Amino acid sequence: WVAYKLDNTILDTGIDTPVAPEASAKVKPVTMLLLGTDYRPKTGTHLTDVMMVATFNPDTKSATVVSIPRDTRIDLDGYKVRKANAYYPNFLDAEKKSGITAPNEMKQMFTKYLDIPIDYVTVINFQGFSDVVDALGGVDVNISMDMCYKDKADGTDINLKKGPSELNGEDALGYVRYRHSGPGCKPRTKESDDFSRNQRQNEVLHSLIDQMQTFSGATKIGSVLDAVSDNLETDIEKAQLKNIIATYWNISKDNVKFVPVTGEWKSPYVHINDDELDKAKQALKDELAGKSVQTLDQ
Ligand code: JXD
Ligand code: MG
Repeated sequence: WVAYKLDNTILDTGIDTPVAPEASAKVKPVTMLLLGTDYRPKTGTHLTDVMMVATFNPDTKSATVVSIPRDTRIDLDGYKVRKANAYYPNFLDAEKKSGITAPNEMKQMFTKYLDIPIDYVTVINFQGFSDVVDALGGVDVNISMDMCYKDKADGTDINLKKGPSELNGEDALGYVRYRHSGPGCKPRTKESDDFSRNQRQNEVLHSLIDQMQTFSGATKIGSVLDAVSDNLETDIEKAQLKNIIATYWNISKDNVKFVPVTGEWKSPYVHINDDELDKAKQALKDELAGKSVQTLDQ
């Protein structure tokens, strides 16, 4: 991991390129690819089981977020057909042989897939996500059913009870990972529903945004990023990260819109619903054009 090292307010390292005033996120819409990998030391995997593309607009102070299901069949010119989550490990392997960087390749791939320029990419792993949630003091969710999943091989032990709950980082990670009831759990269910899992991830993101408002100011967000520094990789310039934080740290969760993308599961792929994908692409573009949200508080 090449990561930002942050202290409470100052970004110590990272990409120190200046950002022109007209390119500042304070005045210019930005697009970010957010990748959550399934890396843990015991498996060594780097599948991007969470893939979100978010567009932010400073004029409306709003954002639009699209989650790409992990099993999405991607078939693009110049790329091997793969599940969406399987490109990153392959790009990581290629990194060693050529001058490419895997996060950058993911950016280019999704730029092509969604027909939208992507400015930045942020990669976070299990530990990083869990640390963010703990640094924010936990996350409130409404759990729709009992959730149980155990995997001795990698130490996964998800055990969550139905109902409203405040989750710490570890349990929040279980909540965003859960997709079917596994061995050692009763009753066992076989279906692996990544679509409702994407919804839970959106719910958690919404709730974390709410949680950020309880922090006393943008500077404290620096302490949250500090907590994840070893487990987060991003190509956002330091100056721009400050602009992003200054502009969006208190974004209203009502102004963060999630656009669903689902599809049909035909093993081993999810074949994406083209109508939904088109709507999602349009929603991302509308956000960039400032056409997304009419804010209530102007
Ligand atoms: C075993 C076998 C086998 C393996 C296949 C899994 C099962 C098999 C057998 C029996 C290993 C497999 C299921 C990963 C799931 C995820 C990824 C989550 C990752 C994250 C969380 C991201 C969450 C978000 C994203 C938004 C991020 C934030 C953080 C704040 C953001 C910041 C960014 C801003 C920063 C700047 C601007 C600078 C700060 C809000 C909401 C990182 C979803 C099975 C499960 C759970 N094992 N797993 O076991 O494997 O199982 O059990 O015998 O060995 O192959 O069948 O299926 O795997 O679906 O999920 O486990 O977890 O990899 O792939 O069901 P899976 P898994
Ligand atoms: Mg996985």
